[in-house]
Amino acid sequence: MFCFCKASAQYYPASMQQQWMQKAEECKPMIKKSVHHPVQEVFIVEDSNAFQGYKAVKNGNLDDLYSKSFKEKKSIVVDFGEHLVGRVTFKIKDIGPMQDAILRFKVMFGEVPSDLVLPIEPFTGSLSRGWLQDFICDVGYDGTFTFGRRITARYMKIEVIGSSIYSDFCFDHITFEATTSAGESKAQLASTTPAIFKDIARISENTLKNCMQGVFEDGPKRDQRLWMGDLYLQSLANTASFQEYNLTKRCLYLLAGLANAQNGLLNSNLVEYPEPHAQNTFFVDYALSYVFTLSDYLNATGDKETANDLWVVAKRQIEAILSEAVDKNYLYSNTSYQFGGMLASIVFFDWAPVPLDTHAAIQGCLPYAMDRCYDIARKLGKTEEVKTYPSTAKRLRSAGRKAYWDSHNKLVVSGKDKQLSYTCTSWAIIGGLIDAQESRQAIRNIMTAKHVITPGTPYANHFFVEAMLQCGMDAEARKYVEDYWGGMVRLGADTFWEYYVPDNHMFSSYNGYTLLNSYCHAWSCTPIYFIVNYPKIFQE
Ligand code: RAM
Repeated sequence: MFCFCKASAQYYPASMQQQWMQKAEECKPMIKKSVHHPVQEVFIVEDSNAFQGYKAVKNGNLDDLYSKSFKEKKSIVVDFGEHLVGRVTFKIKDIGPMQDAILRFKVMFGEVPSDLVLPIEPFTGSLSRGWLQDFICDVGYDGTFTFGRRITARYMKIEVIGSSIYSDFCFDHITFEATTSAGESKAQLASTTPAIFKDIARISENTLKNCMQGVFEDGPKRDQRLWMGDLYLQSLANTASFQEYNLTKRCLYLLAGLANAQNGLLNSNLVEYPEPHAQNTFFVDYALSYVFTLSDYLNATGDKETANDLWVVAKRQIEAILSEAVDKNYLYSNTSYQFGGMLASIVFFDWAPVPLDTHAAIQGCLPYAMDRCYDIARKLGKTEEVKTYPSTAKRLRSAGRKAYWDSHNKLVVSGKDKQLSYTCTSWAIIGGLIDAQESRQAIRNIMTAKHVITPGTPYANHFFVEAMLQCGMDAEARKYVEDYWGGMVRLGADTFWEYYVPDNHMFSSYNGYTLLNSYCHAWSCTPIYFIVNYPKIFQE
């Protein structure tokens, strides 16, 4: 129904994209390293109250690891005491009579206790089996082993599965050299901040810190790459904490440098190594979040040079979406069409437990992005280029209100089945499809309505809190953050998770295969942004 018309043979000249890549390269961060060792031995035990039914309990004496026969002990789980990302090495020590063979170990790493006990086989996950951190390690006569890939974990399970009858050994050391590109956090919370919000803030920062490597990664265990939606939330949290603005700048330039040169559209994600390369997919809402990130970056840094460079990319996303997907009635009218030249395109917003209808959400997101884009234009003296935006945004809003606001039941409804969801409610509010009073009614009603699609990810929950704050529901926003992210804290999170569905800990959008979930995930790091920016709500 929609035809993608190329703006020109080459939307961005090659020299321009090369320059952007060069600027990204110049912003490459210094990686900071710190050395860690196990702090205790643990047992993983069943506990129906624990996250996914398992918890780690203290066990044994760690010193034995370095002095007593491991051949006899056979297996151990060690705890590094915190979630880490980096290089792991270990060395064994010959304790006689004579080492005469290669030793073989089975090693597994876990971000959470259940990672070490849930069955891997049969593997039914929808992503690569390679993401799982289980290894066979052969150790030769020099006794050392270095894992060939970066590890993300708090726990390490080691089993000896091959040893010689003539030799015995213990461990000389197990070393985790952790990496991050984050420095010290600049966030300072008032002394009146309740303990739970201090904990939530600390864990948010840990989450962000461990995702901050050569780019803002989504999850250091999986997918180890830059995703545009995650980037926006990371940039908000970074502005509130580490303020490593060059990393945000690097990511913005990388995305621009790897955008589709023919049609100007941004790819939803990119991988940094061995050379930065993008996955040729278009996520409509993620493309709009590029505008939000650029706007946040400009507001935080005042760096007009970068904003001027990238302005053309931000504007292009909005214009392509307006021209390709908005009908004559100003409704975003198709949420599953293909953009030309891209492998796949979707309107994302959440991996919800039930398929989410996103019409109302994108209808709110688009005018909101136009406002943010207009704001950038104002700061750069470019409003002439986007002079139609305010009136178009107004039309989108009134069309959205007409289509998706059920004024009788005071609920946001989406799609032909009038689906009810937290996410469409959030974006109808953020996007200004309904006014503040209606927004408060919509939020109260969605939280008590039946047959509602609740969020699957902290990503979608972030925008629900944002919507509450926007319409003055301060107490409710505070309680929501305390219940939701606080729920993970109470379940022992060191870093916040990719998925947290309070009544279904096993939720995973990877064909229900929970072991693929990431437990330090970019899009869950935003409470630090809320806590720092709304001190009256979260720090008293
Ligand atoms: C998953 C990751 C990532 C997210 C995409 C859409 O693969 O969790 O963070 O941005 O989905």
